[in-house]
Amino acid sequence: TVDDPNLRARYRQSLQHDAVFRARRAAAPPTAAGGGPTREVHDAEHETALPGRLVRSEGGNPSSDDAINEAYDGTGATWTMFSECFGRDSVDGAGLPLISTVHYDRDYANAFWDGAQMVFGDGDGVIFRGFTGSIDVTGHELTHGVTQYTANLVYEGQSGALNESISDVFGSLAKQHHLGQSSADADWLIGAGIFQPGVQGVALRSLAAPGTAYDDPRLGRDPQPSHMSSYLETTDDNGGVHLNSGIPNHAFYLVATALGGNAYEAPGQIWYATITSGSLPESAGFADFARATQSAAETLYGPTSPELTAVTTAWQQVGVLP
Ligand code: ASN
Ligand code: ZN
Repeated sequence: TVDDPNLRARYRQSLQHDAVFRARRAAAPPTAAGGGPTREVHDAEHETALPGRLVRSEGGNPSSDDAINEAYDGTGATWTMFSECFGRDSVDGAGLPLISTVHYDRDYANAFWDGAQMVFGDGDGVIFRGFTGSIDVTGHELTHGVTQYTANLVYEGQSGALNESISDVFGSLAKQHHLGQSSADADWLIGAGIFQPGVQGVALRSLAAPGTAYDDPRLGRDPQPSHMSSYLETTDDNGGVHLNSGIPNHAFYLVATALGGNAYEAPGQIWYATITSGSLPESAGFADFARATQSAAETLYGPTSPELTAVTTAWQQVGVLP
């Protein structure tokens, strides 16, 4: 969710479909019968060995530990959104068990998908609270798994910023779907409530207004651009994957608010069709992605549809299409 050099290296490695990943998949328990998720929550007990001690399985009783229940519920809400909105059964589309580890390390202020499972820290107690509390953060990380199995966008530069943006978009949709919110009602934030009291900020990122999520002396100001004119050329953060993601994030927000209704309907369908089309290059840039969303909108809703118009207008507004 937030930038961390060690995690970035790890995440890139995770995208290589390495032997460890294949072995873990092979060892994973079978899909639950009856059309639901298969969840497991483990406790790292403040160490870094994964997955840690199994503390809650699918259908098991709630724990007295909120982090365990939040991971269970957040992965469940994300599974339900992908199932009900897109007919997708889990991260791989084939019922992959959703494995989470909570209480990872000490003072660990992040969450991540390691290529095979979710990992959540408890926060540092100063700036960040625990990372299990926001459905959109959990949805963000699980969507990295969905992207890994679909468009597999290379985690660097524009394709990396698209990878990040897709996680923010479907993370926000998981929360909106869980709460039954329309585009007009949604907060369009990633990680609302993740900051400790006293931090000047509302969330990690905003799709409605990239660059406005926080402005705190200890964190600096939210650096996300919302238009190509402010595109950040940098070698940090794999070429600004968590920064320039503000541009496609804002395009999705503009499509959703132009069309109204629920963002997991037409806007989400267009974005989902784009990442699952099989024709988007893994190294796609913003303009490639924009044209692919136009194709998806035309296929789904027709060449004279308001959906296609909203998509074209949004990409023009953020400066990606002329
Ligand atoms: N939470 C971060 C993310 O999902 C972890 C990382 O891979 N940098 O982007
Ligand atoms: Zn991410």
